Amino acid sequence: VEASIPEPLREAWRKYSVSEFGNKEEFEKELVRHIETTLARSMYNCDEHAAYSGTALAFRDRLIIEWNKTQQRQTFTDQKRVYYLSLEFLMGRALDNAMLNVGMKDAARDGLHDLGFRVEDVVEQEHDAALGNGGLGRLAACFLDSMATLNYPAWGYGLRYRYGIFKQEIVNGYQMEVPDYWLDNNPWEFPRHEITVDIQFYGRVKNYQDETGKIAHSWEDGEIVQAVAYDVPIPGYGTKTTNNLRLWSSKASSGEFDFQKFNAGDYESAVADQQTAETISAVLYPNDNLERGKELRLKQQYFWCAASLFDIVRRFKKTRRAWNEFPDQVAIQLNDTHPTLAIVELQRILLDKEGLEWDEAWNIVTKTFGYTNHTVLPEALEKWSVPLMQNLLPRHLQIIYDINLLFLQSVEKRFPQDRELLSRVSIIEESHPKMVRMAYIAIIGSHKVNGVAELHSDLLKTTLFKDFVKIYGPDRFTNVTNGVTPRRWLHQANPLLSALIAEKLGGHEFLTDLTLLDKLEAFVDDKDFRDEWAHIKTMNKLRLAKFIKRTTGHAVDPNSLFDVQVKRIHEYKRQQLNIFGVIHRYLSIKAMSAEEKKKVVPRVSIFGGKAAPGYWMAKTIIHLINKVADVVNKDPDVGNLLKVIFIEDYNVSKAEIICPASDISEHISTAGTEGSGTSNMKFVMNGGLIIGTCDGANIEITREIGESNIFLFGNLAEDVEELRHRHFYGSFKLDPQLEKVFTAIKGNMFGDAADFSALTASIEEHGDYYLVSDDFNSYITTHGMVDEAFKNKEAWLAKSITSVARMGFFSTDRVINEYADSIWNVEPLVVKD
Ligand code: NTF
Repeated sequence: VEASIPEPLREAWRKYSVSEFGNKEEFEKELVRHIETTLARSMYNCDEHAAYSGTALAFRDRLIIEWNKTQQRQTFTDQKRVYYLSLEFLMGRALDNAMLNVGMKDAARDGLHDLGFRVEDVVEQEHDAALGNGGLGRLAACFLDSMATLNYPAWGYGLRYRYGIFKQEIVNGYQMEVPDYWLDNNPWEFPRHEITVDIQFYGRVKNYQDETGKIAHSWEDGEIVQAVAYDVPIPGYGTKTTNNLRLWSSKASSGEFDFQKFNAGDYESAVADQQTAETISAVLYPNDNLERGKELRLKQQYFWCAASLFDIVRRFKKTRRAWNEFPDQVAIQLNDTHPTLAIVELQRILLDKEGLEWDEAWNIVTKTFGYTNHTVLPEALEKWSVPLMQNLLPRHLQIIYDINLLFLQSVEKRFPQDRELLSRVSIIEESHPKMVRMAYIAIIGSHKVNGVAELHSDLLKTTLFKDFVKIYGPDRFTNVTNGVTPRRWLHQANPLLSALIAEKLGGHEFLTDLTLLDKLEAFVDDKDFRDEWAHIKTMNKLRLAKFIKRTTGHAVDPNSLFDVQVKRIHEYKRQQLNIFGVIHRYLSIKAMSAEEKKKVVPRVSIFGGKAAPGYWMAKTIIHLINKVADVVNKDPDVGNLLKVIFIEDYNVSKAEIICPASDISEHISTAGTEGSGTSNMKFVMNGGLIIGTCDGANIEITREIGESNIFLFGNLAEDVEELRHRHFYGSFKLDPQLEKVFTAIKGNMFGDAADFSALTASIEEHGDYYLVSDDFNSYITTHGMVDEAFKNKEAWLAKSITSVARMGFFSTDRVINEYADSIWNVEPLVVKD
């Protein structure tokens, strides 16, 4: 407030306050101004990239003007805000989204055209902001879009990684990782060098008596690293609300620590310290559904939690309210357990800095936090070793022990003498070394815990968190089924379909109330409408075919059935099942007579996705897909009846081309393993059918669109345990169709069989944990049904249209409203002019 201009001078400010462009001419003026001044270019050296930068700068100005107004409004009304803490925000490109959300894409298209550019080419110049691994990070990005669109006063907090997820290159069929340095000339971030927080690590805890004679604690010595804020404006669709995503970057502290070294003449080592400090936010850990317990990762987590909490508390303290009002002003959502230390940090601030009593502080903490769990896979559940935490965060470990003690005492009181229960729910796992179970802190420190789809939330309650349901009762545990933002995943990715729907429904209201899509069902039997629908799918398939030609050199026929599986490569997601299915198809075609071949539905099997660099089995799967592609694509026996394509470096902007172009997509995880899945929703929303297991959100998609519009196969979650048990203790018998596939692989049909032996052995010899063999027959049979269904073009179209019409439930707008009502207790705030 000290920096605010006194009232008498504000008239001048108001008079000269920057206005935003509102039409094509004004946009052109801004564009040229930015190109000629900000970029120091001219019409004699303006390439597409400069046109992109100029356009981005013009739109960025608009966003920041609205961002300022939104923040002012939110500060004045002083109502409850929500803070979404996520280590990942997989944003993709920003320009196209900004143009569409502020409703100026047509003006930009025409303006760029006047100046010699095509908007589609300009948009393509942008580097994806890829600060995430997969579904978890993309969900956070969709949430930001919905929170802004629905006018919630909401902030995202994350890390400003210098390197996002690596770029994938395929070399001789193998995945290679290339660093993704994305920050040069990023117009979408605003450095806030004045907003910094000193973050402490290591050191020791000092106990002392405070004025009242009470024992108090202070955390002393150690290292200080500085967090610097970078703000990214998040425009809502069709609203002035522009929210903030604040990303923290690490820097050496400019405080006393360096100066001591500089003064001692130790220049080199002071500079080296700077380097060390900067490594904290240097790189996104490239693991999806896997935690590896690296110290630097824990440093990242604490650095980001402490900076964000400091910022949130600072904002709250400006209101001069009493501490017990904190939960009425602040809701913090933990995106998985990665930000769990925020719970401990808030308790520390309230106890050690603000002098509150334990119970009063803890009451505030639990009312403030909500925790979302995204996976039941054991290898993804975070545990940190006690010695590691003792060293890095000594005071936090003490607080964790205190939280645990009080919690276990309360459990003992309610369930006396149940030693087993105590050891099962203890935050500390009594292993060697001892481990801190982060999910347990998150449950104990939050007032609500949610899963991301019905089956997933049920599994949490009946398996992973069963004991906590017994302790806290079922009300602490809830479900909020995931969604996707229809702005990016329908309107932006599929402009033709969005326009057709708008034409039929009389406007674009469906983009902010997706349930309106149900009005499309009235047109299912309308011949012209169907033809247009079919035409749009063909256009989108052509767009993908062109992309495939340009990036892989392969020509694919858009009349073929496009069968897509794009997502992170993981054994539980079972790309191996898919590629074995492809091999099975290949062998069948090769065995056919010319007459039989005439009946085959031509197919293009499209794969895309990254493997974690250290995940050998996932890399082997990528290798096999590429080797199968090499053989199949040049086999004259097969010709156009089967093509196999691996799209390199799958990311958000590629997903925008791929999703609208699928006929069928694959969501085939072993039942009970996929939290939700969100690409399943994107594909169906774009008129693609899906083949899937009864897992994650597939189940609710089926409920919404109807069983006859989806191809389900495979064993159910409730049978998985028994099947795994039988693999080990009964006799394992490989599915006979799969055996033929393995025989081909072992006969070196796709190169040296030794390259793939780990993959086949994991099924034949090591218990087939993911039930590939158990589900193979059902998978193949169901693909046969897909072929048959595809032959009947009209029936297929009816399924496609009906499915889209029934997808209204899967908008993140519905999701965010559910969080707001049942977890955050926040209200929207509309920003007027
Ligand atoms: C992922 N979880 C799940 O694997 C997906 O099924 C789900 O759609 C997304 O979260 C979003 O909810 C993770 O990435 C993690 F980190 F939990 F393993």
